[in-house]
Amino acid sequence: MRKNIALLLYEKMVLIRKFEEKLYELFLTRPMPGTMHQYDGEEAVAAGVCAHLNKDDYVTSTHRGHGHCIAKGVDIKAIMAEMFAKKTGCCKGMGGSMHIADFSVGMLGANGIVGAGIPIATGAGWSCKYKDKRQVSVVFFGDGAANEGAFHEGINLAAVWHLPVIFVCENNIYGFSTHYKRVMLIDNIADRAGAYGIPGIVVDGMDVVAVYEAAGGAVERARQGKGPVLIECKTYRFKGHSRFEPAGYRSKGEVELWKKRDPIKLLKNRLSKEFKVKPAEMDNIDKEVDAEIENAVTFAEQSPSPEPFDYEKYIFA
Ligand SMILES: Cc1ncc(C[n+]2csc(CCOP(=O)(O)OP(=O)(O)O)c2C)c(N)n1
Ligand SMILES: [Mg+2]
Repeated sequence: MRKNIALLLYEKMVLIRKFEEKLYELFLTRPMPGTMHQYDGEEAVAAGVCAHLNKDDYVTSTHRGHGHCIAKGVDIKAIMAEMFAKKTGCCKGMGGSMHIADFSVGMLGANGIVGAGIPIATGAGWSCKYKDKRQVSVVFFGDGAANEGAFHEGINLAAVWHLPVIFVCENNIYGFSTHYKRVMLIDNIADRAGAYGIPGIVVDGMDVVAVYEAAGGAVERARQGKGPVLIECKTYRFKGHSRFEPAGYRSKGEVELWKKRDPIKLLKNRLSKEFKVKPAEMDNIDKEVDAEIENAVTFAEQSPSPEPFDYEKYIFA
């Protein structure tokens, strides 16, 4: 990995982490509509995968989607305004956290329906193949979603039609409060790839370099018309399932153990040891990110709310 790529990955992960920390603070200090599902701990997955994508590649996301949207290049001002339900939001303030989308950068949408992004990404993959412009389609989904019918249908169809789709399973061990081993008898979700005749890769989802390398191979393979790959990223969410959820089903020890492998900390160590990046250089990135987020909050606060009858324009036809 080159130093400039490692620094870009660092910046992206810090932006995702700090953006959600700011949102959390906003939820506590002012009336905010809706809720959110934090991606805290899983940043390496979105950052490592999306670093290989062009603007015209497609991504579909989940209910835990802020990281995917930021990594794919949705303007954080438009995401923040969407969280505030403002007219300048990427969905004109009518979608909120679980429906963030911006087709202009290939973000086809977060999704409140578990597994629902999978057939959408498969369809987008079909359009990539049809247009024959070396585009790819990526779907992020959870371990819970891997037990939905939509997963099996989508991945099988992508396999038999050799579609350029990269299936990225974020195995954060829990689907809400359910440990994945209670609902599947295999250790690795990637093993399911064999059932569809496609490659399956297990990767350390806390190590952004490992994710970046695995995704690079899969994306290039897809661009060459060689079909889909299933990548399982072993990861962990540091927070509860959603903002209010205390996650009492996990032991403190388990959380602490995973926090020792915080993806941002791991990359920071690597940046200083391998690439001799000075702490001040990393602090500068952090400060720039803080300023960008403050700017997004100001933009959202100062933006107008939708008109009462805007729903007639954008929601009902
Ligand atoms: C089809 C469907 N079933 C159930 C739910 C309720 N639900 C929302 S998130 C969630 C857990 C999903 O777990 P996973 O796919 O592992 O994603 P994670 O939350 O861990 O990122 C459930 C069951 C839903 N939104 N949609
Ligand atoms: Mg999960």
